[in-house]
Amino acid sequence: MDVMYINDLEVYGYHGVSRGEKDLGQKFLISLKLYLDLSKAGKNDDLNDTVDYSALCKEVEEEFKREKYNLIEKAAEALSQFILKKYDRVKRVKVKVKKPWAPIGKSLKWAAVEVDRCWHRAYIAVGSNMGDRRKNIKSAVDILDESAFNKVVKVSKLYNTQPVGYLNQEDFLNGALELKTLLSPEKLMDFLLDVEKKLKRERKIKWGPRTLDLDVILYDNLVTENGKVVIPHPRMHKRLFVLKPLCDIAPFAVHPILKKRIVDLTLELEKTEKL
Ligand code: PH2
Ligand code: MG
Ligand code: MG
Repeated sequence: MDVMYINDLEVYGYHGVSRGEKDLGQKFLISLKLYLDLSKAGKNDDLNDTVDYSALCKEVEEEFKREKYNLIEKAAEALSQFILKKYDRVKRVKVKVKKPWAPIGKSLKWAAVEVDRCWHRAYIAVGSNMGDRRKNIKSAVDILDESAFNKVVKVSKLYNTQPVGYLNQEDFLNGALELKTLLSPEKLMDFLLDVEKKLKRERKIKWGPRTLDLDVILYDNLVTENGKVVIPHPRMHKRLFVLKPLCDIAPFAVHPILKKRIVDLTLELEKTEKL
């Protein structure tokens, strides 16, 4: 992947554990390594096909001065989130924050941290069978898209489906989302549970009625099972209400254990089941 560098951008900021650092401020040096495809700009010679590093530096400076954090770790993390969310072309970023005047009572060239962050791709199954089902799902999509850590890339059609598992309940509306996320699978799960709570989900009956259900189906090519999350979702390949909408937005994604494409899993299940 191509890269763009910003080296030692000088910004006066107010991050630091001690009172003096927050009140008086000090000089920081910010270095960025942006991973993005530069081939189009290389061909067209057009600023619209790349990241304008002049605008980027201005925005990075503004963002860096907006808050007073204790730690340069937090300042670097916040900048990485800001850049990835704001600059769609940037797939991965390394952010290094140096303090050349770190007040430690000794002489040093600088103290610094560097974080390396990238977007992950997750597929989320959504379902609702209580209240205004369409509105619940729309609200969930909006909350996800507006958060600093996620961006909704695609939304499938929504399907009316008969309940599976616990039958004595209303029909569901089911769909699937493609998400770009900066969160780990565990943090993403916590985030989704929070969104469910915001939309008044109550957990009473296993597989019972709910205003909103959000499940992580796939996360990059990850296979994991750590007590908190199981990825890929263990029942995804047996449930048409998951596969059918997923097939709309990711027919050629490959199930990382079964090594089959979503479209093939869907066709296989459609032989024996219907929505
Ligand atoms: N979710 C369940 C159990 N049963 N049935 C349908 N049709 N749609 C669902 O989303 C669904 C279900 C548990 O999450
Ligand atoms: Mg579920
Ligand atoms: Mg769930």
